Amino acid sequence: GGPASLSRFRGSLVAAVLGDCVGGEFEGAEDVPVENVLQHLNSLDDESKGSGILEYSDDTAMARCVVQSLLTRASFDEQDMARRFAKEYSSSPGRGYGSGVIQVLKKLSSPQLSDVYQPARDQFNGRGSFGNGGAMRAAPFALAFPDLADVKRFARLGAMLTHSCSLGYNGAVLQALAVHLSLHGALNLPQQFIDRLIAEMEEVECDEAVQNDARILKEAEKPFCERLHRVRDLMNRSKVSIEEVISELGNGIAALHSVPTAVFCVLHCLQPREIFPNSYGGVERTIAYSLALGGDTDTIACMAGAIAGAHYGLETIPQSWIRCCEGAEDADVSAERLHMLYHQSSQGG
Ligand code: F2R
Ligand code: MG
Ligand code: MG
Repeated sequence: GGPASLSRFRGSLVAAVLGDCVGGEFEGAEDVPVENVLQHLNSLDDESKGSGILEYSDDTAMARCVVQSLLTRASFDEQDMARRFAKEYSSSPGRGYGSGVIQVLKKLSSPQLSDVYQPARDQFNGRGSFGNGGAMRAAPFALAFPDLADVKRFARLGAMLTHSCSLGYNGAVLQALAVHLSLHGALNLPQQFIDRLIAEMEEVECDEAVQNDARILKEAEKPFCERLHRVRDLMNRSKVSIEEVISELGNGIAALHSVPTAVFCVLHCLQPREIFPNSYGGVERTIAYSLALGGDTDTIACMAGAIAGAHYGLETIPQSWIRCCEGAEDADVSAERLHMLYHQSSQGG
């Protein structure tokens, strides 16, 4: 489909859910042989060997809250979104949430709470979380708002409900930016795609809070820009090993060690790779590669899936994968509704 087509919306939201569901198998694993990834993914194709329904985790649970809030309010409403996060956690707490964010979600359920951003500010002795929990649910912002300034602003505010450290919420901004650009066909020119991401993040990271957080955490002055430069170096190399990707970009639970990694997974898998079957399409390659990195596989595959799905569209995703992932069909329905909201907004409606 063309820029911002329905197929791209459906591909993005559905592939994010698939990444989360299939990635859960390897979350936290240090070494994931490619054969194990292929075996896991093959079992999705063969219903007789199938492992039943793969459940989604916190990544999808929170993204569903973002989607429902944006659709119901037809805008960003922090009170509504915070209430949905708290309600979702209390009704289904066993989705594998980060150990810190649980405190925020419990506080958000208090009717006495006046400032919904305060619980996040109190995290980690007032430093705020730098985890990737804001980024893992950021894709819907790119699917709801046509204007890039809105995408950046609301992805940031949506993440700040749980992640007040700039190294947390700027991961969400980067993820939403990547989905926005992909939705508009920017991955057809990969070099320009990464250059545009760097230029946008240069502006985002030109900020006092970023400088303070980066200094305290002993990171580069503009941490995400520095990582994106590493992505650009790696994507321009003729050969790169999984070990090099992990040591240069990371595969961990921090947004800084996972969002640029997800962007790299998408760029690296734009061409067929000999480690994967020729029959694999781009979304399959991207998710498989994310899993092979080990570490925070559900989240990296979820974020990479959202970016890749916005590029390749729904038609490239195997139906057998959709059938065995909890929430994938719901995501498809929500994507249609987001597509309508997006195009109403872009027509000033
Ligand atoms: N939590 C997991 N996976 C491991 C546990 C799974 C579960 N026990 C099970 O087996 O089912 N996955 C999910 O968490 C990630 C998103 O986390 P989020 O929402 O960012 O949470 P949190 O707690 O805010 O941050 C995560 C951890 O990062 C460290 N951290 C963050 N900020 C810090 C700071 N300022 N100082 C020190 N440490 C900080 C802490 O260890 C946090 O617990 C996704 O992977 C999702 O899939
Ligand atoms: Mg998870
Ligand atoms: Mg995870």
